[in-house]
Amino acid sequence: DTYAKELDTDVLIVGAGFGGVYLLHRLRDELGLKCKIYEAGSEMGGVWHWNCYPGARVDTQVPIYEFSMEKVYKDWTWEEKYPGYAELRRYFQHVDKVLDIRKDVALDTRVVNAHYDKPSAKWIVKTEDGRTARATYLINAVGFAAKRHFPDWKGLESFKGEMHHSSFWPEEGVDVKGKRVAVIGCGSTGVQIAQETSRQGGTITAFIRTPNLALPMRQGKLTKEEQDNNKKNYPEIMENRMKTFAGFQYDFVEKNTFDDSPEEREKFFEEMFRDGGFRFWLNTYKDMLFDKKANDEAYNFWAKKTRERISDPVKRDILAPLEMPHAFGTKRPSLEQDYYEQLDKPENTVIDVKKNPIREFTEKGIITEDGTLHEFDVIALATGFDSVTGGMKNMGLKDVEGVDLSERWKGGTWSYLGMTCNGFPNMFFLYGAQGPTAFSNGPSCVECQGNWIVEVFKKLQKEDIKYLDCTKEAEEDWRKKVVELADKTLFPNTKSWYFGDNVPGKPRESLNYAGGIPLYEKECHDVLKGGFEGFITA
Ligand code: NA7
Repeated sequence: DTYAKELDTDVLIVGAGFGGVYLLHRLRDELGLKCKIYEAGSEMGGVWHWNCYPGARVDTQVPIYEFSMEKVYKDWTWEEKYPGYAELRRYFQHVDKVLDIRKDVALDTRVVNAHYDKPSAKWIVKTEDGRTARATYLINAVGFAAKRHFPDWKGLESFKGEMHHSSFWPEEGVDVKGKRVAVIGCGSTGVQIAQETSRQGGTITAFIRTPNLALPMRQGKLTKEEQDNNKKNYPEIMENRMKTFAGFQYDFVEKNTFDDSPEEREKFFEEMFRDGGFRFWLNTYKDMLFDKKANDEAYNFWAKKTRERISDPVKRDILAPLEMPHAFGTKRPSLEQDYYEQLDKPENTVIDVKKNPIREFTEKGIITEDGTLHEFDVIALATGFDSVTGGMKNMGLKDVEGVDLSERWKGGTWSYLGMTCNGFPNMFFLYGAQGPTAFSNGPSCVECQGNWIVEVFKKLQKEDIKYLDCTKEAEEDWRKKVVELADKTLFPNTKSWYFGDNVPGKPRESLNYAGGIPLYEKECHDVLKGGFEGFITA
């Protein structure tokens, strides 16, 4: 029984989002291992279970943002190019129906402690409500946004209206029509909340610290017919996404910004803007994220296109300043539909919190540094997450010496291949630190890493290996590689959650592998060719 007080299994997976579901399916149905998932949420779906705030929607087009297995996509039809959370939740139900996942998932089950017991060669995993699982292998698939971030504003608790973090929005929704709504933060989440809340007739005050250099989504409806016709191409589409840097349907083009004349460049940028999505970020000149001058061209084009859409000069200068706030694309751009038009409405307000920071919360609202009390009925905290590392640091994972991972990662993050940690034998993780995670499409990343983990399991079975632990040296080398790859780009010059800057006190470092999926995949598979290079086996 999945909910047993004492559970015995071959593999325990933590998290039932894309990563956990993929690995459960592959390890159970292909390798015949006994697998169980512990999931903290009350449903499967990972971020799509947690995120039901107004406008929550994926920024990657389908069929790129879905599983590659034919039996899953065969009978599934999407309604929109960029599906919203409700549709993504239905997708997970479909996945469950096809792959029969749910019977092996314990929902509402939060892991609070896990340690490797040497005598029994098992992971002993404890849940918040006192259950224990014993597993030969532990796999953390908790995603990169499992731990919410709340800035410690004075008086935060004293607000008497409705206040929710974006990933803890009430299931039944909040009626915002005619209400005064604060939206704090403008990452992907804040942009979506502000846009949708204003559409629903709420009056918005958007608190902006760093403007989001958002790109036009060009949302559209999809018909069953066009999807059915296209399905014969899916195997190729799915294969090709693994050959691109970010696991997408497109990649950087083989030319540099100044290879084109200004006219050609303008035309090229226009095309990408017109087609929408992340093309302007990930299908652009190959030097855009490496060369400051090249990046200036991209920013200036973006600013020109965006400023045209904002009539209010004050809002225009906050949302799309002439002076570049950071190199384009070195913070995650969001996709928007009419975000700028919505914020431009006279009833909506935009506050630049760099100039006028939040001083404190009161019963009625928020007081800014200039002394103004802004009164609200609803406050949306779109303030993000202790991204990438927060989830795994928060589940009581102990190494063989009994030291908690949060302690081990206090001064910085160490892993090997972004999937294993020294001192945590027979433990794997995916879509987390030092993998392609935040620089890639989620389903592509988890399939890339999941495939490698499956290969490892096959090799362990074949070679009758019972114990696998990466070495400290292998971790040092991997960390060096992660830093070096990032240092070649413009990313380190920008403050962002990619580098841990959003959480006060978090060490500043590159949290993601910036070499792209194909190179990453090669590096990981080379390790196996060499016979578990960088690991101690027994
Ligand atoms: P993000 O991208 O981390 O956005 C958080 C936002 O909150 C961002 O605009 C922050 O400004 C802002 N923030 C955070 N702390 C403060 C304080 N103290 N004062 C003012 N503003 C603050 O989280 P999301 O949920 O939007 O997106 C997470 C990822 O999920 C996203 O990238 C996608 O991959 C999906 P800042 O930019 O730090 O100046």
